[in-house]
Amino acid sequence: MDHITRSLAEVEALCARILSVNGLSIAQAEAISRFLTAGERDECRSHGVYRIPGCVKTVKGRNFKPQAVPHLAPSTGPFLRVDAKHGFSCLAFETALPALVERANTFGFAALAINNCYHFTALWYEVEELARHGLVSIAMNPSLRAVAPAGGRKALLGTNPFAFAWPRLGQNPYVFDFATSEVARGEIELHRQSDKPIPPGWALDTRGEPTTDATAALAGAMLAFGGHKGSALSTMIELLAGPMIGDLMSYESSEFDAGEGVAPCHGELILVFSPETIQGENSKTSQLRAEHLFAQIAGQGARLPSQRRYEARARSLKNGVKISKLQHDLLLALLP
Ligand code: NDP
Ligand code: PYC
Repeated sequence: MDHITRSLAEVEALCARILSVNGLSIAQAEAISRFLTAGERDECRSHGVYRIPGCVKTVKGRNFKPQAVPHLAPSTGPFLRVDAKHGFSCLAFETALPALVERANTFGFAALAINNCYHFTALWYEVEELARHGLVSIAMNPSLRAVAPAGGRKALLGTNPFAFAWPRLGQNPYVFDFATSEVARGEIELHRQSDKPIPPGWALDTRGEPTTDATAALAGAMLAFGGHKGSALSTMIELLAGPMIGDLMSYESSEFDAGEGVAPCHGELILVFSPETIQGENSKTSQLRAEHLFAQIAGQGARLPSQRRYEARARSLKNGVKISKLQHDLLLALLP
């Protein structure tokens, strides 16, 4: 048997237990477990339970604060700032969420900067959550020095994810969320773990030559998606979710890590719009026009981003999730 089936509740409880017995506060452990279980549920394995060993390593890291309690700075305006206090980003996001929703509804627009957070989770979880409150949002963050700028051959930029969500009438929100590299680094790590080659076009080795070897790719430089376009988008994310919010860019985050190899520490920026506040009585018409666009996309036989995820979710809610025996053994090894 190379897979083990577990209910979502079992996965979430196991993750929280592993993290808390390894020293993380219960609140931090539970928040992370919600994010990672959702990743497993939606078959987003590059940001599912495979991340737990890296989390445990991070919890024991030099600069990490396992008991950190995020602090939401007092503010009466549309800009909010939550200091994760060198804990993980998940609890900081959850701490700021009610105020972010309230500000977006009040002003029509709100922004949240999360500072000083160790960050390793997928962004769709956050923008989808905002869409469930009727809000449109964009989220982004730098990560670690991993990607060559277009035209270069050495890692400098992060894999810098970019996510967007649009709430829909009576349906799951429209959500996309992608790394600005050809693929998330986690995907290459999973290839390395199961000893599989990566497709051509994902990465260069340390000499700057194309490689299909996952280990060589991780040591070398990943490639930006879409050449100069992905590279520019990634640079924008470095700037907006770095210097603009007073936090680290990817290469600076790697310097902060200083070879320890724990989750990257930096910031995140989330921009939120309330269609109802901005459009007032016209918001219903706007929603219908958006639906017309989605219908035309689907009408061509194209699938919407997140459709695969929502289908996986429906399966997992019914049948539980399959975790590879390899992953499961790695998890159990983290328990006393
Ligand atoms: P993928 O390439 O797997 O997917 C990117 C997006 O495109 C998803 O929304 C996906 O929807 C959609 N999509 C894929 N194929 C199609 C298609 N044929 N038609 C329409 N839409 C499609 O993602 P990445 O490998 O780039 O990133 C994976 C995750 O890694 C992201 O969730 C990201 O947040 C995370 N990440 C996190 C980082 C961090 O610093 N915390 C750094 C980098 C990445 P669907 O899911 O339904 O397939
Ligand atoms: O998969 O690229 C990635 C990644 C980096 C940080 C967290 N995930």
